[in-house]
Amino acid sequence: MLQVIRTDGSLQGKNEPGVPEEMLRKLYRTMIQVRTLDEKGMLLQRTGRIGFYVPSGGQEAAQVGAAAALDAIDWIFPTYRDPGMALWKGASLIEMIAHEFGNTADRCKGRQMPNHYAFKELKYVSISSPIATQLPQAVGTAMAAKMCKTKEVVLACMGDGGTSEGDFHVAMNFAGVYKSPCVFYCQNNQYAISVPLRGQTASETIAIKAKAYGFPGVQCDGNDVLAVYKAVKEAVDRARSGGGPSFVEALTYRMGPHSSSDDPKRYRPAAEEEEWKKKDPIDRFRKFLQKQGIWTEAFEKETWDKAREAVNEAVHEVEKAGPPTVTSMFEEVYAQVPPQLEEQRAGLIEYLKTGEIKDSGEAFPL
Ligand SMILES: Cc1ncc(C[n+]2csc(CCOP(=O)(O)OP(=O)(O)O)c2C)c(N)n1
Repeated sequence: MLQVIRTDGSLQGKNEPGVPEEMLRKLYRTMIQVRTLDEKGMLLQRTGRIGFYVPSGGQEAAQVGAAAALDAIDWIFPTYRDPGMALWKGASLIEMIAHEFGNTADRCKGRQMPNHYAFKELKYVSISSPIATQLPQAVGTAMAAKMCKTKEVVLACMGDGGTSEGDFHVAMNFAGVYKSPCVFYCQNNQYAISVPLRGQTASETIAIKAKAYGFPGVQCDGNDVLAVYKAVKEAVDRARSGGGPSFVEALTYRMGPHSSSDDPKRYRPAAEEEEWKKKDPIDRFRKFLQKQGIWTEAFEKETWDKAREAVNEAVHEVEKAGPPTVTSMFEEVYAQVPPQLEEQRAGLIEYLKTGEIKDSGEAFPL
């Protein structure tokens, strides 16, 4: 397993990828933004202000390190547990939180599941809820990039559970045969909801699966942001220079529940959670920055304060927007609304006049 930073923050061997100081600070700041967004997301759900949330605590390094290895022209086909990739690419916090609320400020107007962000301008593709369906789409995009000679690289994201889907095989096989400029990226957080890794695969590692498809696979320490960066960067450089696909497995741990609807106490031991708390990716990177003489108390305080302030302000802003109207379901789907939908819209408008239900202003029934 590739590791750059040991759990005590010291450097492991000569693997250090030579990341400039300002970028090290940005990596740390973004990881803290993800943790802050996460804490707020769960709180908003628990207090009934949003309907659903998918936390990604423990996987901040795995998300941010991978996104940092991409260029602006590259594509991300993310999963619902990758908000750090959007934040690294420059997504607006207000837009992300608006999406959690699914109100009129949300780009998707509440039509997507929460945590299924989409940022067209950042090439952060709308998230597929059916597990692994994004993988063949990612390979298709990579093939288009290859045919059009654009030099774009595609990051195809999945969890360990995603590797059991047929779409994983289809995508890996096609990319291997046609040398698509695609980096397959698996965050192995060791659970697919309640199914542990050993119930998922008999393979020694997830990364080893790449061998059968004819391209390199590497396992890295997913709680070590520089190891993730290094592994993904090498894969991205290979893809961009015509070397074809690679598979990177980031070994990590989902510190929280699968989603706000899940209780992990029912299927995994508390001692295991405690063990992984000691490997917290943010703590490890802080220790590294301290050892490098980059970290100060003032930087730490400012980073957390700014992150919390930004999230709180964004929530405040987003809550001003009301819920989408019922009739908005007919909008922005067809350029020309088909006659049968026109008829249904007219029928709905008539029905709304009876007052039995309101067209807007109703809180989502939680
Ligand atoms: C095709 C399909 N089957 C089942 C589900 C239900 N489901 C949602 S998330 C999930 C677990 C996925 O686990 P993994 O790929 O390891 O990602 P993680 O949630 O751990 O990040 C499942 C089974 C789904 N969304 N799609």
